[in-house]
Amino acid sequence: MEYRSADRTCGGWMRATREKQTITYAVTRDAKEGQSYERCRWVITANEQAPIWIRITSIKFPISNCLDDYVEIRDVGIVQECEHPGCALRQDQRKTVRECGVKGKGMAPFVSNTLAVQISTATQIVPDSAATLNIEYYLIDSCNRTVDARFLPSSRLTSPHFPRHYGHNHSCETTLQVDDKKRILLVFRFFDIEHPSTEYDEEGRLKMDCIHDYLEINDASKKKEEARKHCGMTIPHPFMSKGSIISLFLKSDESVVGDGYDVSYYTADAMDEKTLIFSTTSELQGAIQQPDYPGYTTSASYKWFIHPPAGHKCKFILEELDLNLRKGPDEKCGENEKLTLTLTLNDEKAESHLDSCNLSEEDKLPIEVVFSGELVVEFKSDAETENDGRGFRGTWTCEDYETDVI
Ligand SMILES: [Ca+2]
Ligand SMILES: [Ca+2]
Repeated sequence: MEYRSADRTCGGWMRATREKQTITYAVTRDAKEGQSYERCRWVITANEQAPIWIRITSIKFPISNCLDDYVEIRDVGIVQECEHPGCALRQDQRKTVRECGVKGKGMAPFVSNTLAVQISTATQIVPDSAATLNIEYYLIDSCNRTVDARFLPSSRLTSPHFPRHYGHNHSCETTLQVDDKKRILLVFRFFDIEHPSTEYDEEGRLKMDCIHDYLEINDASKKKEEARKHCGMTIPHPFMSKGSIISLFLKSDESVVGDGYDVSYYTADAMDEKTLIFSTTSELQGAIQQPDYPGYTTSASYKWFIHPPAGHKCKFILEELDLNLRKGPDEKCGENEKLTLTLTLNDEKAESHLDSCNLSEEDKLPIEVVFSGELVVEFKSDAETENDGRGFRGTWTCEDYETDVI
């Protein structure tokens, strides 16, 4: 990382890159003959999908009063424009901080929640006292990152630059951590990593190895050798952590790339592995599937909540439903193995029970459910195993009402 210094400025329009850049501001009475007050405004935008890291390295404003003399850093980007997992989900998550007086190094950095930030200053110009301000900024690495899921318990992770290609020669590690007593479920919505190499072994069996590019999922509480590498275009099965820290490691070589991955993550208490209530997600797209797919344990109960931001219309698509299977034409259906979709419609709860036994001709898959309030997806299995199937899979996408109208 190199430093590039800028001349003293009072405002401007800048683009943040991976290279660290600085803003230097200074004003003295001599420089501003006859002027007693100065206001400046800088706007920094990201040149790619990644939040902006900003730190005030020093501030020396003559009046220690954050009302009249201050520097303010504020998120001004449009929330929907940022696809990076570090960005805000709602308008009210845009951040603002204000500093004033005299402070040196050690101030906490500001990491933006959108792709644009505005820095404003207001300072009095007093005799014999120079107002100075130094700021450094750069784009955070979208490749290696730690997501503290305590603050965003259920959300979404994507490969760098998704939905565009990930790059060549990447070694990207995304670490996800939750509270000790919680567990993380990963459900892939999309997967496209360079296909595996195929060869036949001595006994003529086809071997497929992810030797070019791969995604490796590591559970910090398990041995590294247990980690599995995924590649190709087959969507990996869901992954349920044993511990509270997992990492997704994406490795790519020097040629051929795919579109990457899009994975939903959900956090749940790990009191009882058969009963999991996942934290609400507000993502505009995602996937839901039971943790042990294909298959499930007896007497399990799993619950997910999708709560889109206000002003969005969403569509949930049930792509697979394979449970509570009838053993013969005269066999009675079980009552305790089912998928329930509950949606809030004009403050009234509408409920729909679904299982393989009760699907009518019109109910053929995929089944679509449109919602704008909250959708609750609940899966329950019974104590029998003879009626077990593969389970279920659903995905959802949301659109802005406004976009829809225009
Ligand atoms: Ca490759
Ligand atoms: Ca069963």
